[in-house]
Amino acid sequence: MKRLDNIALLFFIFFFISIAAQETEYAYLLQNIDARQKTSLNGKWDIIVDPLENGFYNHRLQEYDKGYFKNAKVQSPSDLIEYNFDTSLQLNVPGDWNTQMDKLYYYEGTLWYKKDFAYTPTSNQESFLYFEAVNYEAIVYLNGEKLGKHVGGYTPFQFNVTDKLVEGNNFVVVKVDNKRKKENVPTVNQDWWNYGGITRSVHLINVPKSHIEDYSVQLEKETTTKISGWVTMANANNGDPVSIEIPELKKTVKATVTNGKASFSINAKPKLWSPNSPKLYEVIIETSTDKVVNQIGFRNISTDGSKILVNGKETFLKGISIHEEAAFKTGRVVSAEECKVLLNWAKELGCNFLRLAHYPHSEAMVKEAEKMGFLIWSEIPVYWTIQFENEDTYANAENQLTEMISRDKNRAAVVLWSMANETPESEPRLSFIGNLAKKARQLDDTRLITAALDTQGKGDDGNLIEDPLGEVVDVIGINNYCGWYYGDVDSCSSIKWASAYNKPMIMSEIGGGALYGLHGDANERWTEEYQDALFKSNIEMMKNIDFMSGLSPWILMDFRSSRRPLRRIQDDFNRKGLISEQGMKKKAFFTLQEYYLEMDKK
Ligand code: GCB
Repeated sequence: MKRLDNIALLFFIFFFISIAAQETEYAYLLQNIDARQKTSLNGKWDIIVDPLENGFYNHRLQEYDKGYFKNAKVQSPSDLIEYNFDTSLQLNVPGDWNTQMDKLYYYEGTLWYKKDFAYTPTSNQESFLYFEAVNYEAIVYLNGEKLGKHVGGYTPFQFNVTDKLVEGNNFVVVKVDNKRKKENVPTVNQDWWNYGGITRSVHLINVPKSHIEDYSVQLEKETTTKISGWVTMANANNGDPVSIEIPELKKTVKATVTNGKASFSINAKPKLWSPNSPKLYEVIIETSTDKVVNQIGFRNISTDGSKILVNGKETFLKGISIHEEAAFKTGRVVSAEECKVLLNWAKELGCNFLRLAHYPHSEAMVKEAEKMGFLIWSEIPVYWTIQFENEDTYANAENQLTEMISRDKNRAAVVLWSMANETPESEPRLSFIGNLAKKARQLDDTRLITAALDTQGKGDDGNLIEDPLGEVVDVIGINNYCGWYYGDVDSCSSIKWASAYNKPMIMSEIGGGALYGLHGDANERWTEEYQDALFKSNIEMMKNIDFMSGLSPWILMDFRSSRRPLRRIQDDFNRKGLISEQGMKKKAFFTLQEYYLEMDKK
């Protein structure tokens, strides 16, 4: 009897897993959508705020087929329909809802978006509905029919809608839900604003029926003279030719498709991409039916003991951490121009490196940063104490990792994939992050794996890095708040560090809060003087760490966080920025700038 119970239970589990798998679509992503013919679905979308999820569940709390996604219209005066997108309020896409409407400032829940668009079918074409990011869970419907669901707020996803579009008017409805849940990635507590909505652009992309889906074009690991990669094709035949051309290098190779994939390698001596010379080459991938053009850089990243080598040359990463929040207006960044404001400040600071915290930033941010020569640390929101023992949580994290790598694998600027931030030591956490690292290496063996740790022991020499996760990563990130969360500011300069690992270490966070314009003694919290003294003392400490190979202090600009309520000081902002959200530079900005300038002179 007991055995039968177990079998029944297994069946049930299997059943639920297959339902969950059907529900969430994790398709491949079209590579480099900038090169594609597309119609923008940005602009005003009609919205309905739905805290009780009335548009999804009936009064018995069952998912029902008359939800708001039907976009129903009154046909005769006696009809009862209790919603109407056409007379509803509107929000801009891309954009978070919190900063667009006062009453949505703290809102966490379901909000429905609807957009009408016209479509003219073309023969031999396929069409994709492509979302650059929606925070957090998106259920997407086209013309009243469900396309699928996506979970995770910072990575792109797409649906093939070729057979679902109609000639003339179409409508897309998205149920967006940003309720925080324990099992999510990130989990319920995070030190940044949980901006909800269709936060990045939406496109309708048209490609030939037989089209290039995805490709990888990079220098092979540990070489600077061999570019290799692959191209995957949809609806292609075995034997179809694919050409990969780099005109400036006078190189063209022909490959052939086998089971949807063509692999190639090219012997070439490209001028290497580096922070001082962020050279990009035009790469043209062409088949008999399709053609895409991309700007791709070639560089090598490796480690040697505690050193980080870019193109074989020891490089110290002079960095800063950034949240993807726009200056002046605040709220989510929505354009390349807004990205450039942040990036220009990082340049002015003297950086050659950015930690894009704590989630994958937009493709625009990564591409703009690449053009400016920044090395990039890109991370997924495995943040603090997520559910390391929950398999669904793992699947979610792995999917976000896969989408991040899928989108940015051709970006020479990205040198570090970060698996996690400040996770507490435990066996389940070690295997969770260990599995993520394994997955990342399978997907991309050319880049380095890192994670930001905050657990240290006390060794004879001072702080001892011995977190077992150090074994898993190639580069160790350390978040350390001497002078803020522990220790007097003056004590920081004399702290010694040691590491159980012969690996590079990046001080991935140091910092303290200051309100721009607030002045006082160096021991008075929240003053610019306090923050400045803290930076000076921490810089002295870091000068003594011989295995340190970079830093990315916390943080470029003040950013919104619901953990920061202190009135007249924080007002919902984490004040550890070197620049205020209104673009005003605090004293510590110039201290860090001087440190980076001095380094350049050596
Ligand atoms: C940290 C976190 C970061 C926070 C920061 C802070 O260690 O990694 O997300 O914002 O500290 O300001 O406390």
